[in-house]
Amino acid sequence: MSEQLVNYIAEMQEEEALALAKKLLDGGTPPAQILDDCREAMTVVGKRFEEGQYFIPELILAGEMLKSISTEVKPRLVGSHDVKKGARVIVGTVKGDIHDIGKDIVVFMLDVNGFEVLDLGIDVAVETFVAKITEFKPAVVGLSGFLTLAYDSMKETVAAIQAAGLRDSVKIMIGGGTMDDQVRQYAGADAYGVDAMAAVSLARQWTEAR
Ligand code: B12
Repeated sequence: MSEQLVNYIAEMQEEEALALAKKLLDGGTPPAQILDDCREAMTVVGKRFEEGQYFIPELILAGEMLKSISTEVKPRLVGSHDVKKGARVIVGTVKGDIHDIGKDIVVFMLDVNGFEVLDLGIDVAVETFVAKITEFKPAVVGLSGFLTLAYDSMKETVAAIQAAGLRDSVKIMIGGGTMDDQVRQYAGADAYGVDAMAAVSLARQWTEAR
């Protein structure tokens, strides 16, 4: 772990953080390691927000820093894979929730690992999930959420997929900041994934078994 990168992000030193991330990548630090450092920094930022030390502008700046760093990291991840498009996956951040940094990483990792991914974006209405599943016919659906209110949105989304008669045609995984296996149970999803690699493993496991 690069403690300095974690500190730069946590201390809102945007230029320094981006410059160091580039330097580390150029120096051969694995791209996945940089993403781990970003996650560590976001945990610090989240804590400071909870403690009233940081406010929304800091969350926004942290989000922007992470996006810039991800933009640097992504092409280097691509270089290490040579894959054919495989099974289809739909991913979206559920209704009422606009966090997309984690989701974007999941979409990206699925993509570079050979899945054909349809990214529905943020604050995705239950009806949109149902309509897009009908149209795109994915084998796997990924629901992302960071807020407590997303628990209910996830449950409603799974229920709507069921009501539309599509539940047996898809495996549903959930993930994101405050999600865990209890939320998975509550929502009626098939699995919870802790990070983007877990999303890839789950999708692989489900589609290879078909
Ligand atoms: C950045 C940020 C923001 C940014 C988001 C920018 C963006 N474009 O996404 C902005 C400023 C917009 C924001 C807004 C808000 N935020 Co905010 N935010 C954060 C913060 C600091 C980081 C989140 C993040 O991006 N982490 C980085 C990612 C990469 O980390 P990650 O979770 O490890 O990602 C992995 C996994 O989640 C997983 N994953 C993600 N999706 C999926 C899906 C599947 C299927 C799978 C398998 C895996 C998976 O894979 C990812 C990659 O490995 C968190 C604090 C925290 N520590 O999480 C608060 C946090 C999530 N926010 C919070 C809050 C309260 C809000 C606001 C309500 C604030 C307000 N009062 O307005 C609003 C909500 C707006 C809304 N309607 O959604 C709270 C949520 C509390 C709760 N329990 O509900 C948190 C936890 C902060 C806190 N400690 O209080 N926020």
